[in-house]
Amino acid sequence: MTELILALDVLTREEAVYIADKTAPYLDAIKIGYPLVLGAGMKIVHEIAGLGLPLIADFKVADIPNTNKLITEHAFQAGFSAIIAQGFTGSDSVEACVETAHDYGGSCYVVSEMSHPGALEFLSGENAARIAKMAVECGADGIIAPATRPERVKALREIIGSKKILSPGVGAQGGDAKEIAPLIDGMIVGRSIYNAEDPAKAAEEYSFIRR
Ligand code: O7E
Repeated sequence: MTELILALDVLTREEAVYIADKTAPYLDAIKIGYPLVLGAGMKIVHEIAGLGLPLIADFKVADIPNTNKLITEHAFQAGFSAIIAQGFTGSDSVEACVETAHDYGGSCYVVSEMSHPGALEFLSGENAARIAKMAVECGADGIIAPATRPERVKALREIIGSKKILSPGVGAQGGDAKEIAPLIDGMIVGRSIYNAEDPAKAAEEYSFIRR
């Protein structure tokens, strides 16, 4: 079974509440990041949390350890149950997020390789493999790996074993849900659900990955 995670990258409280409410029956978690928090304020987190789904904070935390700790504390106090950190900042910064997340009883995922074409310039190949290995050594709960490159997901799986892989890039970015779902633990989908005429139907169409 692969979890379906909605990337709720809409810009207003009204859109966010409407889409989250309609799609919730087909989701395992909701990912909230800068587009929505900057648009609607952190109070939106508390409101969406009312649906009862786990909320993942996608702030791709990428700073010195102390700042990472402060950001992570803020996220968990706001109602998130997981946080995403960048891995390229190094093990001390990643450890700050992992330890703080675990102190709050939550999870931390580390971006190893990104899904867009520009990721191939710095955030892929050997660097991504090193980040994945470091994420395991730091006690992270899993990594983020690209649904746009299934062969890379397979390679990163060899490194991280049974830790979780959450994978964005299906739909709007060209990744194939059927191909990627068996390789990962959670599929992150944004535009092809929230921009659909009927977001609930679009989310339901991805339900096959959850069986
Ligand atoms: O392309 P979409 O609309 O389906 O949205 C994908 C979401 O995943 C969006 O929020 C984007 O910021 C995020 N994402 C990627 O697309 N690629 C990555 O490599 C990493 C992420 C991401 O979410 O990282 C943390 C999970």
